[in-house]
Amino acid sequence: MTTHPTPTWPDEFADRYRAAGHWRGETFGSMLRDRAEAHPDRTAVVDPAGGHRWSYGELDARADRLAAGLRSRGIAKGDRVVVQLPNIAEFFEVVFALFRIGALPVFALPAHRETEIRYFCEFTEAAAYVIAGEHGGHDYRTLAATVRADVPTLRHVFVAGPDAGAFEALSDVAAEHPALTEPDDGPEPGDLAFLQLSGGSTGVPKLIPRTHDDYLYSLRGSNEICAVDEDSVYLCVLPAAHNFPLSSPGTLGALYAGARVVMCPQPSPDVAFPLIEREGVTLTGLVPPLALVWTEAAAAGTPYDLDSLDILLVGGAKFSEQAARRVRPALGCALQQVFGMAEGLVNYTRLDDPEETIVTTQGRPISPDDEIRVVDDADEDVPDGEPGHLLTRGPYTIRGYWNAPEHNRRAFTEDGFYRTGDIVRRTETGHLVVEGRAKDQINRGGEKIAAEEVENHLLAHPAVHDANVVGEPDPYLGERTCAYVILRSGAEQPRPVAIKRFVRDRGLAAYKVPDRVEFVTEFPQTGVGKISKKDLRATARTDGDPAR
Ligand code: J2J
Repeated sequence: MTTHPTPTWPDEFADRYRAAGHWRGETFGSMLRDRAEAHPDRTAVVDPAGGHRWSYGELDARADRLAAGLRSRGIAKGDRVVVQLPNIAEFFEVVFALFRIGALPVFALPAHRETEIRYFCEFTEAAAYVIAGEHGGHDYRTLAATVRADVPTLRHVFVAGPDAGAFEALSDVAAEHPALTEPDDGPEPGDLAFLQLSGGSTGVPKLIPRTHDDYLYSLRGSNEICAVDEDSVYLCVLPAAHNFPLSSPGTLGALYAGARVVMCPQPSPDVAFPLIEREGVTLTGLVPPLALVWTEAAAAGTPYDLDSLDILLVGGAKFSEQAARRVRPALGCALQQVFGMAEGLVNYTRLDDPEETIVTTQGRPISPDDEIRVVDDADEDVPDGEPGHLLTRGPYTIRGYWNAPEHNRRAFTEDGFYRTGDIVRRTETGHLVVEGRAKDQINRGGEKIAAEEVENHLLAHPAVHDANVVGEPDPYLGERTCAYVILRSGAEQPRPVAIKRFVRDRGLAAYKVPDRVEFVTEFPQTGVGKISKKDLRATARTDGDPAR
C-alpha cells in the first residue's frame, strides 16, 4: 500500500484553535487517568448483559493491563486495530488500551460482515481484529477465521468474553502482565486517536482520521450544550462505535464529564425502559425510527418510571416536526435534535431554544469557530433561508479522509471546507434545517448506504446487466432502498428475493440489502444522457409495502 500523509489543519488554524482554548493538549489516555485519580470509586461503565459495573479506577487499571498485554503481542503506536464489539463494557477497555498505546481503533459496526471487515483489515493493513465471540446470533469467530486467512498483516484476533475458540481471549492478554503505567512513547494530543467510518457515497467506505485534541474538543462542547456533568447517566442504545452515541455527547462525552455510562444491549423499550428506571438514566440518543417506537411505547403507558430522563437526543436522519412535537408530552423529557457527521461538524438545538426551533430545525454548530457555508452548484453562497449545499470547516472537522488523496480532491474545497453532501437551509438564528441530500446515499433510518457499493454487488449477479439503487419514502425508516435492475438479454428473470439473497450472501451488512427489487427495461435519462436517479426516485413507490 502507498500511504499518503493524513491531511491536517494548516498551522495558522491549529494555532488559532489552541489559542481559543479548543485544543487543550489532552489525550484520551491522560483524560481517563485524570478522572480515575480524581474519583476512582465512582461508577464509569455499567454493562447489564455482562454483569459488569466498573469504577473509573477499575476501567483505568484494566486499560493499563490490556495495553501492556497488547504491547507484548507487538501492537504498537500507529498500528490499526479493527474493533467490532457490541454494547459491552469491554468496548471501553479495548479502546482506552489502544488509545494509551497510540494504536488506532478502526470502528466497525456489529452489523458489518465479511466484505466490509475484509476491506477494513486490508485497506488499513490492520495488525489485529477484536470481536465478541458470538453476539446477536452471529458467530464472529467464523468471520474472523476467514478474514485472517486472507489478510496477511492481520497477526491477531482477540475475543472479548468467554469462548475465544481458536483465538486469544482478551482476558488472557490482559492477565499475565503488570500494568502499563506511563508509556514512554504514547500518543501526542495532535496525533490520530482512531479511524471512524464514513456513511459514504462511494464504492467503499472512507476512513475518517480523528485526533485526540479535536475529538476531545467536540466532547467538551457537546457536554456543555447538553448539560452533561458528573451526575449524568448516559444510556448507550445505538451501536457504541457509531459516532453519534460515541461523541454526541455519547459515552466518551459522559466519561469525559466523570459521569456514568450504561450499555443498553438492545434498543427496544422493553429492555431500555427498565434500565432507565434502575440506573436513573438522564440522557440518551436515538435515531428517528427508535424515537418513534419509544414515544409510542411511553404514550401507550409503561410500568417503568422514566422520571430521571431529562434529555432525548434525536439525530442521524431527519426527525419529522410531527414526531418531534410528541417527544416531550410522551416521554416527559426535553428533546434536542442533533445533526452531526463522523467527519466532524455537529449541530444541536439548544436546551433554551424556543420550542418551535427545537421541533423545526436540526440545530446549530457546537463551536463559534465552526465555519458554515451554504452554496449553490457553482460554490457561490446563497442567502439565508434558501437551500444549498452545506460546506464546513472547523476545529473538529477533518481536512481529508485517511489515505484517499483522489477522493479528497472532490470531497473538500481547495481551502479546506468539507463538502457534506447535505442540502440545508440556514435560518436567521443560524440554525440549520436539513432539506435533502446531494450525495448518492440512502439514509435508512440513520443507517447510511452508499448506492454505488450496493450497485457493484448487484452487477456481480450473472443475470444482471445494470443496476441503480435509490431511496424511496418509508413511513417508519424515513427511507428504504429500492434496486432497479436491468437483466441481461436472454436471462431468465430471478425472483426479487433471490437477488436480495445474492447480495446478502456476498457478505454484506444486512441493512445494505435492498428492501425492494424492481426489474425494468431501461433507466430514465437526463438531458445529457446520464441516468437520472432523480427520476428513478420519482417513480419509487410510496405506499409502504416493501415486500416485493
Ligand atoms: C438529517 N440528516 C442527518 C439529522 C445526521 C451525531 C448525530 C448524527 C451523526 C451521524 C453523528 C441528521 N437530520 N438530524 O455522527 O455525531 C445525516 C446527514 C449527515 C450524515 C452523517 C453525530 N443527522 N444526518 O449520523 O456520519 O446526511 O453521522 O451528513 O453516520 O447523516 O452520518 P454519520
